[in-house]
Amino acid sequence: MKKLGMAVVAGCGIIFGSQVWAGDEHTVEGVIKDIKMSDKKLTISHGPIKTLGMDGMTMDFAVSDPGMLEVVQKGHTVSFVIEVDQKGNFIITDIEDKGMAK
Ligand SMILES: [Cu+2]
Repeated sequence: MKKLGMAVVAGCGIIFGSQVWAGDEHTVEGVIKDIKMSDKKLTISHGPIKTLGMDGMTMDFAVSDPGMLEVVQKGHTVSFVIEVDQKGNFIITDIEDKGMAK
């Protein structure tokens, strides 16, 4: 019975590793390409996000607090946290400006 239990735990690990769940948080680095004040969105060029199964790309992200749009600058590297909402949308819940991109 103990062996069977281990197999079930391992199986769950594989399932969790390959799917995106609401409420999940993902920390990502990228470069700010545009700040869209009226849309409350940031255009960010990001590297691959393994936990989301996403390749590197440039895309728009909504922010949970419009104040985040004022603490970042175009051309700067940022470290940010993406949360997946109930509808599967990505929203930035935290962001840190790390200065001019190298
Ligand atoms: Cu993307």
